[in-house]
Amino acid sequence: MLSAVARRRVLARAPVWRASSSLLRQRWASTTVSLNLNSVTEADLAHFSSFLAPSSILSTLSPSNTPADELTAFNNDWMGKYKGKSTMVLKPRTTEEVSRIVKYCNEKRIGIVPQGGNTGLVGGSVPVRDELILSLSNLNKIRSFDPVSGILVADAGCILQSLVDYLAPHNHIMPIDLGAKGSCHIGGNVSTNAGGLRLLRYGSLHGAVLGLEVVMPDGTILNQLSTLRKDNTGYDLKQLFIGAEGTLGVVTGVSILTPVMPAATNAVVLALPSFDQVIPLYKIVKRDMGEILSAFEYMDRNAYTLSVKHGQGKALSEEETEGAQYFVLIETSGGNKEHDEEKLSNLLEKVMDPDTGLVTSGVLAQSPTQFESLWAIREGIPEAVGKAGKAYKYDVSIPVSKFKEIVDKTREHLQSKGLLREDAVKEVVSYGHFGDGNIHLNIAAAAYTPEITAALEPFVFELVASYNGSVSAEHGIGYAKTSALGYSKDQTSIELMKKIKKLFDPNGIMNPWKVLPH
Ligand code: FAD
Ligand code: 2HG
Ligand code: ZN
Repeated sequence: MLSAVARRRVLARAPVWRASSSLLRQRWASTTVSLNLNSVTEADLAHFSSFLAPSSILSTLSPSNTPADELTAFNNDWMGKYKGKSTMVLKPRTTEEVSRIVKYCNEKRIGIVPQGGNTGLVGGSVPVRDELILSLSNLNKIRSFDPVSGILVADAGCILQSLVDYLAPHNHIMPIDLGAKGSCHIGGNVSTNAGGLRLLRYGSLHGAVLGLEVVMPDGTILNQLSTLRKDNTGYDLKQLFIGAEGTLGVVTGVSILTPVMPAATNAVVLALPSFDQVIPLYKIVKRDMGEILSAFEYMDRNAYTLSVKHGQGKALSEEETEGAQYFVLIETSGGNKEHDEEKLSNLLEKVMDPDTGLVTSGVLAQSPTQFESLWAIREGIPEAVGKAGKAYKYDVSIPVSKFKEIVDKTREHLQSKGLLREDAVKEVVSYGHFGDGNIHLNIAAAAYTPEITAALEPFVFELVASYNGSVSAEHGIGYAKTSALGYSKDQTSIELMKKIKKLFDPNGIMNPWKVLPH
């Protein structure tokens, strides 16, 4: 039963989508609406060549004549769903070079797509048409690290894993961790306000990021690279760029607070007979693990099976998974090995007691290799889904009590449309950051088709709105979800966002057609 408010919200928003075929056409038309942006020309290439090293320019235009396939990886997103047609990728080496590029593009009305590791999952990191791609990959130096405060200042193009590796000998860790850490950039993480696997413990980037250096759309360098924990002098401008997905400026430097490396970490995967046990288990874990809990990740049986089938981590034994419908991965990170292990073993004893019926079995990592292997099962799900088919991804925040319902309803809906078959929808799986109320509903299909899209959207968005949830918990809006923004933000908020965009980027050059409905 919907609450009155939720029902009003669904009714107010439904007309945007209801007359599906004609409105979908309208939506498509609106996404390609002209923004009076210009394509990059050979004259522009000549200008960029006057101050950038030849190795910083990839262009199919003359005289560079880079083979088109060398631009493919920049034009296509990680899922193979969104494809741009850019003729130019620039890889500046300094903030000043970024500034000169952006200033020039603003004068010439050339659209820019800032690109980090290109691991984004909402089509935000690739061009819609032929916008210039501004890759931050050559801006990859660590600027400073203070081992006393734990404050790290780094170029935006530093790969997350490289920062983890840099900090390890200093006994610190990054406050963010995600499966894409080997490719994603810290600037991309900030620009998407990525959540990840340990948000439960270390909080969001809105808290951890202390300062940013940003090249504004007119080329001005905004230096907000503070290394202060506390600074209440006026509006906190940096917050606007965290999660702006490159629509307000180019992040070139990040100052971030890093936690001390925990002395002891443990991971355990628990198998649960049904969804009914997940919430009671979470309550006990939260209470009993207290300050040492660093992750409570969740996957349904289908997600687990798909992951191990595609070689992500080592499968648990048949005995360990028998009768299990859900799995949770619990991680602890604390300062005292014995104390943490004792806490965890008391917990396991309690939840595995046959009288409680909470958990059918569990696997506790006994070595660093096993620790990695358990995590690989969970972290490997997105890749496994990609191997199973073309992925439709819904990254939503909803009450945890609805985690099963949303999957069941989506599956039933697809079934009622006759789409649950090998040549249409092959898999419906769910997993995610249970402790953050963030579930990932992934649908692997034989192909991306208008029929499957129309079956899923707005269906899933309406369900999320009926739960008063968010249609984007952590991946952002990008290009994929602009029309869905209204399911989670009211018109007043969207209008204010549009005004902010206009103020920062009056010519609309920064990541056009992304985030805001147009
Ligand atoms: P890109 O994909 O290159 O860009 C993402 C967006 O940010 C684009 O809109 C782009 O224009 C903008 N952008 C990038 N760099 C800059 C910059 N310097 N200045 C301004 N704008 C910029 N996300 C999560 O939140 N949690 C997860 O657990 C998680 N796990 C993932 C696991 C896998 C296997 C994969 C493939 C993705 C995962 N993601 C996750 C999504 C993705 O990795 C994150 O959104 C990540 O933060 C993107 O970083 P990136 O450097 O790849 O950015
Ligand atoms: C994760 O938690 C990522 O693994 C990716 O956020 C989720 O691919 C997805 O839908
Ligand atoms: Zn996630």
